[in-house]
Amino acid sequence: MKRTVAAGAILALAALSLAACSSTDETTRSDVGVQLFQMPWTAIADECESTLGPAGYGWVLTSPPQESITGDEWWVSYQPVSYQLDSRLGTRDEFADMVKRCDAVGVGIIADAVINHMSGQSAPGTGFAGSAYEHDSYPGLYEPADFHDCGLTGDNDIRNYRDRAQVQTCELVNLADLDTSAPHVRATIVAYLNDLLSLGVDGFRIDAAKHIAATDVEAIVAELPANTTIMSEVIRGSGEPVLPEEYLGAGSVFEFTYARDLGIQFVSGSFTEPDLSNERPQHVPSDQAIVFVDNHDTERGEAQITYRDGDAYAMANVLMLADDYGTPVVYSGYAFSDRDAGAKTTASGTIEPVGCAEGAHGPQDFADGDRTCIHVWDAIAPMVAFRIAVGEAPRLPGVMVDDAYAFEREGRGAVAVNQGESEATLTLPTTMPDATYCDVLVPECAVTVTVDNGTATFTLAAGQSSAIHVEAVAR
Ligand code: AAO
Repeated sequence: MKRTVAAGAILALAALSLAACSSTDETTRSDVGVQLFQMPWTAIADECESTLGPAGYGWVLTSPPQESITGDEWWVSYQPVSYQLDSRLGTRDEFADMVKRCDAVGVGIIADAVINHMSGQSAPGTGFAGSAYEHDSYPGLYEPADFHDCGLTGDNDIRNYRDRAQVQTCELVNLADLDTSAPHVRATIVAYLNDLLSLGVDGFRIDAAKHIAATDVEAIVAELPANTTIMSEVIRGSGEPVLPEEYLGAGSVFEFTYARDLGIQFVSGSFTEPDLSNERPQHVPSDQAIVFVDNHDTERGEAQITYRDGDAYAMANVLMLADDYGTPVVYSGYAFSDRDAGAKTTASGTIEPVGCAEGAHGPQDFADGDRTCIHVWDAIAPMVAFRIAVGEAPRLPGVMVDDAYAFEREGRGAVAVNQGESEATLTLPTTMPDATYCDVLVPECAVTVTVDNGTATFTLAAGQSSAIHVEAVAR
Protein backbone atom coordinates (compact mmCIF):
# COMPACT_ATOMS: atom_id res chain seq x y z
CA MET A 1 0.00 0.00 0.00
CA LYS A 2 1.39 3.38 -0.96
CA ARG A 3 0.70 6.12 1.52
CA THR A 4 0.10 9.66 0.44
CA VAL A 5 1.34 12.53 2.56
CA ALA A 6 -2.16 13.21 3.82
CA ALA A 7 -2.82 9.56 4.60
CA GLY A 8 0.46 9.38 6.48
CA ALA A 9 -0.57 12.30 8.62
CA ILE A 10 -3.96 10.86 9.39
CA LEU A 11 -2.50 7.47 10.24
CA ALA A 12 0.07 9.01 12.53
CA LEU A 13 -2.60 10.90 14.39
CA ALA A 14 -4.95 7.93 14.38
CA ALA A 15 -2.28 5.81 16.00
CA LEU A 16 -1.68 8.41 18.68
CA SER A 17 -5.38 8.64 19.40
CA LEU A 18 -5.52 4.84 19.41
CA ALA A 19 -3.27 4.96 22.43
CA ALA A 20 -5.64 7.49 23.88
CA CYS A 21 -8.65 5.24 23.38
CA SER A 22 -7.24 2.52 25.58
CA SER A 23 -7.46 4.86 28.55
CA THR A 24 -10.10 4.23 31.14
CA ASP A 25 -11.11 7.87 30.70
CA GLU A 26 -10.25 8.99 27.23
CA THR A 27 -11.18 12.58 27.89
CA THR A 28 -8.03 12.91 30.01
CA ARG A 29 -5.61 11.95 27.21
CA SER A 30 -3.43 14.42 25.36
CA ASP A 31 -1.16 14.24 22.32
CA VAL A 32 1.85 15.12 24.49
CA GLY A 33 4.74 12.65 24.56
CA VAL A 34 7.75 12.36 26.81
CA GLN A 35 11.15 11.02 25.79
CA LEU A 36 12.36 9.02 28.79
CA PHE A 37 15.97 8.84 27.69
CA GLN A 38 17.86 5.79 28.99
CA MET A 39 15.13 4.93 31.49
CA PRO A 40 14.78 1.15 32.05
CA TRP A 41 11.53 -0.59 31.20
CA THR A 42 10.54 -1.34 34.79
CA ALA A 43 10.99 2.33 35.72
CA ILE A 44 8.98 3.51 32.69
CA ALA A 45 6.14 1.17 33.71
CA ASP A 46 6.16 2.68 37.21
CA GLU A 47 6.32 6.15 35.69
CA CYS A 48 3.27 5.52 33.52
CA GLU A 49 1.26 4.55 36.57
CA SER A 50 2.56 7.16 39.02
CA THR A 51 3.05 10.33 36.97
CA LEU A 52 2.38 10.05 33.21
CA GLY A 53 -1.09 8.50 33.31
CA PRO A 54 -2.39 10.85 36.02
CA ALA A 55 -0.96 13.93 34.24
CA GLY A 56 -2.54 12.93 30.91
CA TYR A 57 0.58 12.29 28.84
CA GLY A 58 -0.31 10.34 25.70
CA TRP A 59 2.90 8.49 24.86
CA VAL A 60 6.47 7.68 25.83
CA LEU A 61 9.45 7.57 23.48
CA THR A 62 11.83 4.91 24.81
CA SER A 63 15.52 4.42 24.12
CA PRO A 64 16.36 1.62 21.63
CA PRO A 65 15.29 -1.77 23.04
CA GLN A 66 17.43 -4.17 20.99
CA GLU A 67 20.69 -5.89 22.05
CA SER A 68 23.68 -3.61 21.58
CA ILE A 69 27.43 -3.62 22.00
CA THR A 70 28.60 -3.57 25.60
CA GLY A 71 29.97 -0.43 27.25
CA ASP A 72 29.19 2.27 29.79
CA GLU A 73 28.34 5.08 27.38
CA TRP A 74 24.67 5.91 26.68
CA TRP A 75 25.26 5.65 22.97
CA VAL A 76 25.95 1.91 23.03
CA SER A 77 22.14 1.69 22.64
CA TYR A 78 22.59 3.00 19.08
CA GLN A 79 24.88 0.15 18.02
CA PRO A 80 22.66 -2.92 17.50
CA VAL A 81 24.23 -6.36 17.28
CA SER A 82 20.95 -8.34 17.20
CA TYR A 83 17.23 -7.68 17.48
CA GLN A 84 16.82 -9.62 20.72
CA LEU A 85 15.04 -7.43 23.24
CA ASP A 86 17.72 -7.77 25.87
CA SER A 87 19.75 -4.74 26.83
CA ARG A 88 20.99 -2.66 29.76
CA LEU A 89 17.47 -1.18 29.82
CA GLY A 90 15.76 -4.50 30.44
CA THR A 91 14.62 -7.87 29.17
CA ARG A 92 11.95 -8.80 26.66
CA ASP A 93 9.54 -9.71 29.46
CA GLU A 94 10.16 -6.37 31.16
CA PHE A 95 9.60 -4.54 27.88
CA ALA A 96 6.34 -6.41 27.25
CA ASP A 97 5.17 -5.74 30.81
CA MET A 98 5.96 -2.03 30.43
CA VAL A 99 3.88 -1.79 27.25
CA LYS A 100 0.92 -3.47 28.98
CA ARG A 101 1.12 -1.41 32.16
CA CYS A 102 1.46 1.87 30.27
CA ASP A 103 -1.38 0.96 27.94
CA ALA A 104 -3.59 0.16 30.93
CA VAL A 105 -3.30 3.81 32.02
CA GLY A 106 -3.69 5.15 28.49
CA VAL A 107 -0.03 5.82 27.68
CA GLY A 108 1.24 4.51 24.33
CA ILE A 109 4.81 3.41 23.63
CA ILE A 110 6.94 4.61 20.72
CA ALA A 111 10.16 2.59 20.45
CA ASP A 112 13.36 4.06 19.06
CA ALA A 113 14.10 1.88 16.02
CA VAL A 114 17.76 1.75 14.98
CA ILE A 115 17.44 0.31 11.49
CA ASN A 116 19.90 2.33 9.41
CA HIS A 117 22.92 0.49 10.70
CA MET A 118 24.42 -2.08 13.04
CA SER A 119 27.52 -1.59 15.20
CA GLY A 120 30.36 0.86 14.62
CA GLN A 121 32.99 -1.53 15.92
CA SER A 122 35.99 -2.40 13.78
CA ALA A 123 37.00 -5.44 15.88
CA PRO A 124 34.80 -8.53 16.42
CA GLY A 125 32.95 -8.65 19.72
CA THR A 126 30.12 -10.08 21.79
CA GLY A 127 26.98 -8.10 22.54
CA PHE A 128 25.15 -7.48 25.82
CA ALA A 129 23.03 -10.64 25.44
CA GLY A 130 25.90 -12.79 24.16
CA SER A 131 25.55 -12.42 20.38
CA ALA A 132 28.84 -12.66 18.51
CA TYR A 133 29.35 -10.08 15.75
CA GLU A 134 31.81 -8.47 13.39
CA HIS A 135 31.56 -5.02 11.83
CA ASP A 136 29.61 -6.29 8.82
CA SER A 137 28.53 -9.73 9.99
CA TYR A 138 25.71 -10.54 12.45
CA PRO A 139 25.08 -14.30 12.46
CA GLY A 140 21.51 -15.23 11.65
CA LEU A 141 20.72 -11.67 10.52
CA TYR A 142 23.16 -10.04 8.14
CA GLU A 143 26.28 -10.89 6.15
CA PRO A 144 28.72 -8.51 4.43
CA ALA A 145 26.66 -8.33 1.21
CA ASP A 146 23.80 -6.76 3.21
CA PHE A 147 25.82 -3.61 3.87
CA HIS A 148 26.70 -0.59 1.75
CA ASP A 149 30.28 -0.11 0.71
CA CYS A 150 29.98 3.42 -0.61
CA GLY A 151 33.50 3.74 -1.95
CA LEU A 152 33.07 7.51 -2.00
CA THR A 153 35.32 8.51 0.88
CA GLY A 154 38.62 7.05 2.00
CA ASP A 155 37.26 5.18 5.01
CA ASN A 156 33.62 4.90 3.85
CA ASP A 157 32.53 7.45 6.48
CA ILE A 158 30.22 10.31 5.57
CA ARG A 159 32.33 13.42 5.08
CA ASN A 160 30.01 15.78 3.24
CA TYR A 161 26.37 16.17 4.25
CA ARG A 162 25.74 18.10 1.03
CA ASP A 163 26.32 14.90 -0.97
CA ARG A 164 23.18 12.76 -0.94
CA ALA A 165 25.01 9.61 -2.03
CA GLN A 166 27.46 9.92 0.87
CA VAL A 167 24.71 10.62 3.38
CA GLN A 168 22.68 7.60 2.29
CA THR A 169 25.29 5.01 1.34
CA CYS A 170 28.39 5.81 3.42
CA GLU A 171 28.76 5.13 7.14
CA LEU A 172 27.55 7.52 9.83
CA VAL A 173 30.45 7.66 12.33
CA ASN A 174 31.68 4.20 11.27
CA LEU A 175 28.30 2.51 11.85
CA ALA A 176 27.93 -0.46 9.45
CA ASP A 177 25.36 0.87 6.97
CA LEU A 178 22.58 -1.53 6.01
CA ASP A 179 21.53 -1.68 2.36
CA THR A 180 17.85 -1.03 3.02
CA SER A 181 17.03 -1.41 -0.68
CA ALA A 182 17.83 -5.14 -0.45
CA PRO A 183 14.79 -7.44 0.04
CA HIS A 184 16.48 -9.54 2.73
CA VAL A 185 17.47 -6.46 4.74
CA ARG A 186 14.00 -4.97 4.47
CA ALA A 187 12.37 -8.25 5.49
CA THR A 188 14.68 -8.58 8.49
CA ILE A 189 13.91 -5.05 9.65
CA VAL A 190 10.18 -5.54 9.10
CA ALA A 191 10.31 -8.74 11.19
CA TYR A 192 12.00 -6.82 14.03
CA LEU A 193 9.45 -3.99 13.92
CA ASN A 194 6.55 -6.44 13.72
CA ASP A 195 7.93 -8.24 16.76
CA LEU A 196 7.80 -4.97 18.72
CA LEU A 197 4.28 -4.30 17.42
CA SER A 198 3.23 -7.77 18.58
CA LEU A 199 4.14 -6.66 22.11
CA GLY A 200 1.79 -3.69 21.74
CA VAL A 201 3.97 -0.71 20.85
CA ASP A 202 2.17 2.04 18.92
CA GLY A 203 5.00 2.88 16.60
CA PHE A 204 8.55 3.98 16.07
CA ARG A 205 11.04 6.79 15.99
CA ILE A 206 13.12 5.97 12.92
CA ASP A 207 16.66 6.73 14.05
CA ALA A 208 18.98 8.32 11.49
CA ALA A 209 16.21 8.26 8.87
CA LYS A 210 18.14 10.85 6.83
CA HIS A 211 20.67 8.12 6.12
CA ILE A 212 18.02 5.78 4.68
CA ALA A 213 16.49 6.72 1.32
CA ALA A 214 12.94 7.97 1.92
CA THR A 215 11.67 5.39 -0.58
CA ASP A 216 13.23 2.63 1.56
CA VAL A 217 11.62 3.99 4.74
CA GLU A 218 8.26 4.08 2.95
CA ALA A 219 8.72 0.53 1.62
CA ILE A 220 9.46 -0.76 5.13
CA VAL A 221 6.57 1.16 6.69
CA ALA A 222 4.22 -0.13 3.96
CA GLU A 223 4.80 -3.66 5.30
CA LEU A 224 3.61 -2.66 8.80
CA PRO A 225 0.00 -2.38 9.98
CA ALA A 226 -1.63 0.79 8.64
CA ASN A 227 -2.09 2.40 12.06
CA THR A 228 1.60 2.25 12.99
CA THR A 229 2.90 5.65 14.12
CA ILE A 230 6.12 6.71 12.42
CA MET A 231 8.35 9.60 13.52
CA SER A 232 11.43 9.98 11.36
CA GLU A 233 14.56 11.67 12.67
CA VAL A 234 15.72 13.84 9.78
CA ILE A 235 17.78 16.77 11.07
CA ARG A 236 17.17 19.78 8.83
CA GLY A 237 20.69 20.86 7.85
CA SER A 238 21.67 24.05 6.11
CA GLY A 239 22.36 23.51 2.40
CA GLU A 240 21.77 19.76 2.66
CA PRO A 241 19.91 17.96 -0.14
CA VAL A 242 18.12 15.39 2.05
CA LEU A 243 15.08 17.18 3.45
CA PRO A 244 12.56 16.21 6.16
CA GLU A 245 9.76 16.80 3.64
CA GLU A 246 10.87 13.69 1.70
CA TYR A 247 9.88 11.51 4.65
CA LEU A 248 6.30 12.73 5.08
CA GLY A 249 5.04 9.84 2.96
CA ALA A 250 5.96 7.50 5.81
CA GLY A 251 4.44 9.56 8.65
CA SER A 252 5.63 12.43 10.85
CA VAL A 253 9.11 13.91 11.21
CA PHE A 254 10.93 15.68 14.04
CA GLU A 255 11.03 19.36 13.09
CA PHE A 256 14.40 20.69 14.23
CA THR A 257 13.66 24.22 12.98
CA TYR A 258 10.97 24.49 15.65
CA ALA A 259 13.45 23.77 18.44
CA ARG A 260 15.96 26.20 16.96
CA ASP A 261 13.40 29.03 16.59
CA LEU A 262 12.19 28.47 20.14
CA GLY A 263 15.61 28.25 21.74
CA ILE A 264 17.09 31.32 20.07
CA GLN A 265 14.53 33.52 21.82
CA PHE A 266 16.12 32.68 25.15
CA VAL A 267 19.57 33.48 23.83
CA SER A 268 18.57 36.77 22.21
CA GLY A 269 16.40 37.70 25.20
CA SER A 270 13.50 38.74 22.99
CA PHE A 271 10.41 36.88 21.86
CA THR A 272 9.25 36.62 18.28
CA GLU A 273 5.77 35.91 17.09
CA PRO A 274 5.64 32.91 14.69
CA ASP A 275 3.64 32.93 11.49
CA LEU A 276 0.27 31.83 12.85
CA SER A 277 -0.98 30.58 9.52
CA ASN A 278 0.96 27.45 10.53
CA GLU A 279 2.81 27.58 7.27
CA ARG A 280 5.98 28.40 9.13
CA PRO A 281 9.07 28.73 6.95
CA GLN A 282 11.41 25.72 7.04
CA HIS A 283 8.76 23.74 8.91
CA VAL A 284 6.78 20.68 7.75
CA PRO A 285 2.97 20.93 8.03
CA SER A 286 1.79 21.07 11.63
CA ASP A 287 -0.06 17.74 11.55
CA GLN A 288 3.12 15.86 10.60
CA ALA A 289 5.55 17.71 12.87
CA ILE A 290 6.92 16.31 16.11
CA VAL A 291 8.21 19.30 18.09
CA PHE A 292 10.60 19.47 21.03
CA VAL A 293 12.71 21.92 23.00
CA ASP A 294 15.72 19.60 23.01
CA ASN A 295 16.52 15.90 22.75
CA HIS A 296 19.34 13.59 23.79
CA ASP A 297 21.56 14.70 20.89
CA THR A 298 20.83 18.42 20.95
CA GLU A 299 21.26 18.74 24.74
CA ARG A 300 24.78 17.47 24.07
CA GLY A 301 25.21 19.74 21.08
CA GLU A 302 23.29 22.44 19.32
CA ALA A 303 20.44 23.14 21.77
CA GLN A 304 20.42 26.73 22.99
CA ILE A 305 18.38 25.78 26.00
CA THR A 306 18.45 22.68 28.23
CA TYR A 307 17.65 21.55 31.79
CA ARG A 308 20.66 23.59 32.93
CA ASP A 309 18.76 26.79 32.11
CA GLY A 310 16.18 26.14 34.84
CA ASP A 311 13.27 28.59 34.67
CA ALA A 312 14.03 29.54 31.07
CA TYR A 313 13.86 25.86 30.10
CA ALA A 314 10.47 25.61 31.80
CA MET A 315 9.33 28.70 29.84
CA ALA A 316 10.41 27.16 26.55
CA ASN A 317 8.46 24.01 27.35
CA VAL A 318 5.42 26.06 28.36
CA LEU A 319 5.49 27.97 25.06
CA MET A 320 5.80 24.72 23.10
CA LEU A 321 3.00 22.99 24.99
CA ALA A 322 0.72 26.00 24.62
CA ASP A 323 1.35 26.26 20.89
CA ASP A 324 -1.02 25.00 18.22
CA TYR A 325 1.77 23.77 15.94
CA GLY A 326 2.93 20.15 15.94
CA THR A 327 2.79 17.19 18.32
CA PRO A 328 5.03 18.00 21.29
CA VAL A 329 7.45 15.69 23.06
CA VAL A 330 8.99 16.75 26.37
CA TYR A 331 12.55 15.57 26.91
CA SER A 332 13.42 13.96 30.25
CA GLY A 333 16.96 12.67 30.73
CA TYR A 334 19.70 12.88 33.33
CA ALA A 335 22.30 15.48 34.30
CA PHE A 336 25.80 15.09 32.88
CA SER A 337 29.06 16.92 32.46
CA ASP A 338 30.69 14.29 30.23
CA ARG A 339 28.91 14.02 26.86
CA ASP A 340 29.45 10.27 26.70
CA ALA A 341 28.51 9.40 30.30
CA GLY A 342 25.79 6.79 30.57
CA ALA A 343 22.95 6.74 33.09
CA LYS A 344 23.72 5.38 36.56
CA THR A 345 24.17 1.61 36.61
CA THR A 346 23.58 -1.14 39.15
CA ALA A 347 26.31 -3.50 40.33
CA SER A 348 25.36 -5.93 37.55
CA GLY A 349 25.83 -3.28 34.84
CA THR A 350 22.18 -2.64 34.01
CA ILE A 351 20.74 0.88 34.21
CA GLU A 352 19.34 1.85 37.62
CA PRO A 353 15.53 1.79 37.51
CA VAL A 354 15.05 5.27 38.97
CA GLY A 355 11.75 7.04 38.31
CA CYS A 356 10.36 10.47 39.10
CA ALA A 357 7.38 9.92 41.36
CA GLU A 358 9.27 11.43 44.25
CA GLY A 359 12.02 14.00 44.17
CA ALA A 360 12.73 16.63 41.57
CA HIS A 361 9.74 18.86 40.79
CA GLY A 362 11.50 21.84 39.31
CA PRO A 363 14.76 23.43 38.23
CA GLN A 364 17.67 22.74 40.55
CA ASP A 365 21.39 22.17 40.68
CA PHE A 366 21.44 18.54 39.54
CA ALA A 367 24.41 16.31 40.27
CA ASP A 368 25.75 14.25 37.39
CA GLY A 369 23.56 11.20 36.85
CA ASP A 370 20.46 12.65 38.59
CA ARG A 371 17.35 12.27 36.47
CA THR A 372 16.04 15.73 35.61
CA CYS A 373 12.40 14.59 35.62
CA ILE A 374 11.30 17.53 33.48
CA HIS A 375 7.95 15.90 32.84
CA VAL A 376 6.94 16.26 36.49
CA TRP A 377 8.14 19.84 37.01
CA ASP A 378 5.40 21.99 38.53
CA ALA A 379 5.78 24.47 35.67
CA ILE A 380 5.56 21.82 32.95
CA ALA A 381 3.33 18.84 33.89
CA PRO A 382 0.10 20.92 34.26
CA MET A 383 0.56 22.10 30.66
CA VAL A 384 -0.60 18.66 29.57
CA ALA A 385 -4.04 19.37 31.08
CA PHE A 386 -3.86 22.87 29.56
CA ARG A 387 -3.42 21.26 26.15
CA ILE A 388 -6.42 19.01 26.72
CA ALA A 389 -8.50 21.99 27.89
CA VAL A 390 -7.69 24.19 24.87
CA GLY A 391 -8.21 21.40 22.34
CA GLU A 392 -8.23 22.66 18.77
CA ALA A 393 -8.66 26.35 19.70
CA PRO A 394 -6.30 28.39 17.52
CA ARG A 395 -3.39 30.41 18.86
CA LEU A 396 -4.06 34.14 18.64
CA PRO A 397 -1.45 36.90 18.21
CA GLY A 398 0.42 37.54 21.44
CA VAL A 399 1.46 40.59 23.45
CA MET A 400 5.09 41.44 24.20
CA VAL A 401 6.10 43.86 26.93
CA ASP A 402 9.84 44.18 27.49
CA ASP A 403 10.97 40.68 28.50
CA ALA A 404 7.50 39.23 28.97
CA TYR A 405 5.23 37.58 26.44
CA ALA A 406 1.71 36.15 26.52
CA PHE A 407 -0.71 34.58 24.09
CA GLU A 408 -4.11 32.98 24.07
CA ARG A 409 -5.66 29.81 22.65
CA GLU A 410 -8.89 31.38 21.54
CA GLY A 411 -11.41 31.48 24.36
CA ARG A 412 -9.92 28.45 26.15
CA GLY A 413 -6.62 29.32 27.79
CA ALA A 414 -3.64 31.66 27.94
CA VAL A 415 0.02 31.54 28.94
CA ALA A 416 2.50 34.22 29.96
CA VAL A 417 6.26 34.06 30.55
CA ASN A 418 8.83 36.54 31.80
CA GLN A 419 12.48 36.04 30.94
CA GLY A 420 13.49 39.39 32.43
CA GLU A 421 15.32 39.88 35.70
CA SER A 422 12.57 41.86 37.38
CA GLU A 423 8.83 41.52 37.90
CA ALA A 424 6.65 42.23 34.87
CA THR A 425 2.97 43.04 34.53
CA LEU A 426 1.34 42.24 31.26
CA THR A 427 -2.24 42.68 30.14
CA LEU A 428 -3.56 40.40 27.43
CA PRO A 429 -6.81 41.14 25.60
CA THR A 430 -8.62 37.80 25.68
CA THR A 431 -11.80 36.12 24.53
CA MET A 432 -11.79 33.89 27.63
CA PRO A 433 -14.91 34.28 29.79
CA ASP A 434 -14.59 36.72 32.69
CA ALA A 435 -13.63 34.72 35.80
CA THR A 436 -10.88 34.22 38.32
CA TYR A 437 -8.66 31.38 37.11
CA CYS A 438 -6.06 29.28 38.90
CA ASP A 439 -2.53 29.77 37.65
CA VAL A 440 -2.12 26.05 37.01
CA LEU A 441 1.67 26.29 37.14
CA VAL A 442 1.50 27.09 40.86
CA PRO A 443 0.36 24.11 42.96
CA GLU A 444 -2.94 24.19 44.87
CA CYS A 445 -4.28 27.24 43.03
CA ALA A 446 -2.16 29.40 45.34
CA VAL A 447 -2.03 32.13 42.67
CA THR A 448 -4.95 33.31 40.56
CA VAL A 449 -5.32 35.41 37.42
CA THR A 450 -8.46 37.40 36.80
CA VAL A 451 -10.03 37.96 33.43
CA ASP A 452 -12.15 41.08 33.63
CA ASN A 453 -13.95 42.69 30.76
CA GLY A 454 -11.90 40.82 28.18
CA THR A 455 -8.50 41.46 29.71
CA ALA A 456 -6.24 39.06 31.60
CA THR A 457 -3.65 40.68 33.84
CA PHE A 458 -0.53 38.63 34.57
CA THR A 459 1.96 39.64 37.24
CA LEU A 460 5.09 37.60 36.69
CA ALA A 461 8.19 37.33 38.87
CA ALA A 462 11.55 37.13 37.08
CA GLY A 463 11.73 33.79 35.29
CA GLN A 464 8.12 32.89 35.97
CA SER A 465 5.67 31.13 33.67
CA SER A 466 1.92 31.30 34.17
CA ALA A 467 -0.98 29.45 32.55
CA ILE A 468 -4.74 29.64 32.88
CA HIS A 469 -7.50 27.66 31.20
CA VAL A 470 -11.25 27.29 31.29
CA GLU A 471 -11.17 23.96 33.15
CA ALA A 472 -9.39 25.53 36.15
CA VAL A 473 -11.58 28.32 37.50
CA ALA A 474 -10.74 29.28 41.10
CA ARG A 475 -13.41 28.32 43.63
C1 AAO B 1 29.82 6.65 18.84
C2 AAO B 1 31.06 7.51 18.97
C3 AAO B 1 31.73 7.66 17.61
C4 AAO B 1 32.03 6.29 17.00
C5 AAO B 1 30.73 5.50 16.92
C6 AAO B 1 30.96 4.08 16.40
O1 AAO B 1 30.69 8.78 19.49
O2 AAO B 1 32.95 8.37 17.78
O3 AAO B 1 32.55 6.44 15.69
O4 AAO B 1 30.16 5.41 18.23
O5 AAO B 1 31.73 3.37 17.29
C7 AAO B 1 24.77 8.22 18.91
C8 AAO B 1 25.87 9.17 19.37
C9 AAO B 1 27.17 8.93 18.63
C10 AAO B 1 27.57 7.47 18.71
C11 AAO B 1 26.44 6.69 18.04
C12 AAO B 1 26.69 5.19 18.01
O6 AAO B 1 25.44 10.50 19.15
O7 AAO B 1 28.18 9.72 19.26
O8 AAO B 1 28.80 7.28 18.03
O9 AAO B 1 25.24 6.88 18.83
O10 AAO B 1 26.92 4.68 19.27
C13 AAO B 1 23.79 12.95 12.38
C14 AAO B 1 22.64 12.05 11.94
C15 AAO B 1 21.62 11.84 13.03
C16 AAO B 1 22.29 11.38 14.32
C17 AAO B 1 23.36 12.42 14.70
C18 AAO B 1 24.09 12.03 15.96
O11 AAO B 1 22.04 12.61 10.77
O12 AAO B 1 20.72 10.84 12.60
O13 AAO B 1 24.31 12.52 13.64
N1 AAO B 1 21.32 11.14 15.38
C19 AAO B 1 20.88 9.76 15.72
C20 AAO B 1 20.72 9.56 17.22
C21 AAO B 1 22.07 9.58 17.89
C22 AAO B 1 22.87 8.37 17.43
C23 AAO B 1 22.66 8.04 16.01
C24 AAO B 1 21.75 8.69 15.21
C25 AAO B 1 23.30 6.81 15.50
O14 AAO B 1 19.83 10.49 17.72
O15 AAO B 1 22.00 9.60 19.28
O16 AAO B 1 24.28 8.62 17.64
O17 AAO B 1 22.40 5.74 15.77
C26 AAO B 1 24.49 18.00 11.03
C27 AAO B 1 23.64 17.13 10.13
C28 AAO B 1 22.97 16.03 10.92
C29 AAO B 1 24.03 15.26 11.72
C30 AAO B 1 24.78 16.23 12.64
C31 AAO B 1 25.80 15.52 13.51
O18 AAO B 1 23.60 18.69 11.92
O19 AAO B 1 22.66 17.92 9.51
O20 AAO B 1 22.31 15.13 10.06
O21 AAO B 1 23.33 14.30 12.53
O22 AAO B 1 25.40 17.23 11.82
O23 AAO B 1 27.01 15.53 12.97
C32 AAO B 1 23.54 22.70 13.21
C33 AAO B 1 23.35 22.39 11.72
C34 AAO B 1 22.96 20.94 11.49
C35 AAO B 1 23.95 20.06 12.17
C36 AAO B 1 23.91 20.34 13.65
C37 AAO B 1 24.90 19.46 14.43
O24 AAO B 1 22.35 22.93 13.83
O25 AAO B 1 22.31 23.21 11.20
O26 AAO B 1 22.97 20.66 10.11
O27 AAO B 1 24.28 21.70 13.90
O28 AAO B 1 24.56 19.48 15.76
